[in-house]
Amino acid sequence: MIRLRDQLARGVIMADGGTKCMWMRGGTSKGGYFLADDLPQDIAERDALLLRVMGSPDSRQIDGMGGANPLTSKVAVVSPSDRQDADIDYLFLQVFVDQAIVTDAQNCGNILAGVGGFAIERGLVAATGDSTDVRIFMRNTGQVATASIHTPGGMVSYEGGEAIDGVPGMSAAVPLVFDDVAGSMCGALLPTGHEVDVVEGVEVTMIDNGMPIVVMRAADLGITGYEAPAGLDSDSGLKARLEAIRLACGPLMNLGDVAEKSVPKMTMVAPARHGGAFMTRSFIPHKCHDTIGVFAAVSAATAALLAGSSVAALASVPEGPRKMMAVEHPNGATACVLHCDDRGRVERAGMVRTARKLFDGMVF
Ligand code: NQM
Repeated sequence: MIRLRDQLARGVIMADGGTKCMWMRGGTSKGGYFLADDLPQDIAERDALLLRVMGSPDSRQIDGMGGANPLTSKVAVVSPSDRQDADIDYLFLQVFVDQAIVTDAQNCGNILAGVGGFAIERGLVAATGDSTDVRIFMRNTGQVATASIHTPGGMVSYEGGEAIDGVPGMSAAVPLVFDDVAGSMCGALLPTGHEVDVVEGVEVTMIDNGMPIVVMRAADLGITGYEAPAGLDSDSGLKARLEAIRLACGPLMNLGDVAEKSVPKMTMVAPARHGGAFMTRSFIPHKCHDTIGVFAAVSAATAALLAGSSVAALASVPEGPRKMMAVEHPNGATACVLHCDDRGRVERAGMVRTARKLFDGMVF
């Protein structure tokens, strides 16, 4: 996390020359995709540039590309990988909307969905027939994902017949596979060693299977879990309570002081309404998500498999080692597949996303 209010206020840092950038929708998020070499190597300079590109800090982001929502104020930084198990490296950066903060303290599986296509388009990875598997080292968490990119005739195509809830229309499917993403930022699937703890008087499951999240029953927070996000966003009492729980959970999850971090996410759960596994309302962490994040959904679904967790008793969990779980959210559901080993531990997860190139050029 870098604080640059002073430099910005003094106008020291400008992006006059323009920076090469592709704007993409990745899953249900949107942001700027950059080659690492096209950005300043100095982190303070890089972050000042990204704040300016997005138009932050400003709740409207009127002077930048950001969409006045954390889900549309995101950045992927991509470079070739020198690892044996990866083709490219991906660093995710969250640019706060109304604070001068750029943080690498979380990953993002939605923006990840655009990274493979971007890397092929920029020549970092060669297409291999009609579908190209791109192995992506996720620098935020030190883990690897594989994305399968639609490359008919050796060219990236975003067109296809796949629809995901939360995005109108259809695009090419981007299947994502994650091998063993437990403890991505907390060092363990259950950082406290418990399936459930009581924090600020509320039963919570602190879990990290790709994303640190705190799972709570919506009813315990005085809501149903079926409210519209806008209504929850205007509930200052609920938000204050969630933030008190979040600040207390941060150190317990080995995340330290999370006051200026975008993790953990706060996921409230209720029984499913549409035949899925369970319903969610997820704060990321100060605004209610219109859907739910990719790794957040995997983490919440994983919590539902733990008998003692805050969600298990209200979740519907399929039998067998390969579990297809539809995690319901305000705009439908995010389906993930969890593969369990013979001890019931999730060893692999998969999800289908889509992505689309929106713009390629110079950003100022
Ligand atoms: O959990 C939003 C998103 C995300 C993160 C957020 C995500 C994930 O929907 O993997 O995708 O939690 O800030 O883009």
